[in-house]
Amino acid sequence: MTHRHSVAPAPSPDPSSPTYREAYSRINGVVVVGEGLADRHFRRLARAIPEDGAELLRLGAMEGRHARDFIGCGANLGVRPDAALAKRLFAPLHALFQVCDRTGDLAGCLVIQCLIVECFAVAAYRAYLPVADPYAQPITAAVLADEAEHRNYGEQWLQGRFAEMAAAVAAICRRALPVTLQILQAVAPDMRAIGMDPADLVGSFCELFEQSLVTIGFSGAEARRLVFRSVAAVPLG
Ligand code: PL3
Ligand code: FE2
Ligand code: FE2
Repeated sequence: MTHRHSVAPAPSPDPSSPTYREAYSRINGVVVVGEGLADRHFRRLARAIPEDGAELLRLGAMEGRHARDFIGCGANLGVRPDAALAKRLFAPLHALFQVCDRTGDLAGCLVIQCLIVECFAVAAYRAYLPVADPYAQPITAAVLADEAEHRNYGEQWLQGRFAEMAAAVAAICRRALPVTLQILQAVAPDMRAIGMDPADLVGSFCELFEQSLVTIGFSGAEARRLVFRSVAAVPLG
């Protein structure tokens, strides 16, 4: 076999190597804990927005299934999620959600779950698809479609109330974006070990999140400014 006519592809990571498995355990932990938190957040939202209660409970149930599906992807490789690390990484973002919930800051709750967490999920699962093993690939593709629906719910809700919510949205972006990017920063070396490019993921996260901000009513310039400030503060190393 000759490589004369093509650029040699990056060596594809070996899922049976200890390095891959340890990295996968930490990333799988972030995914499984993130899905579990999303489940809890949607159940909180169902109580806070009773007129959409049934729909929000349905979205929460989808998250519970995502968590189980991704546990299955790890089990298929003989890997268990590192949940302890992931809980520590998500704690600041979850605490912010709880403060918003307790203080009646519904816009804050929706931005954290439906815009930030869901854009994070969409960017991450899109970036994972091309390097996913054959068992995880179709599962990840199915989950991706669900996450788009979750993002859409939050966009619609905020779009309909933009004038009274804009200040609260901007305020929670400044607080929640840096702690979200810190989660990513913490697992950046592990992402590289399983064949993903963390810088790529940050790039598509920013793009998706800016699009969401524009969809709900910000100008492109305002959206870019809100995102840029937070991203510049968290280098990937
Ligand atoms: C929302 O429904 C769930 C939020 C989960 C957030 C996941 C973030 C994942 C960061 C790195 C992921 C790489 C994907 C690997 C998949 C096993
Ligand atoms: Fe999910
Ligand atoms: Fe979701």
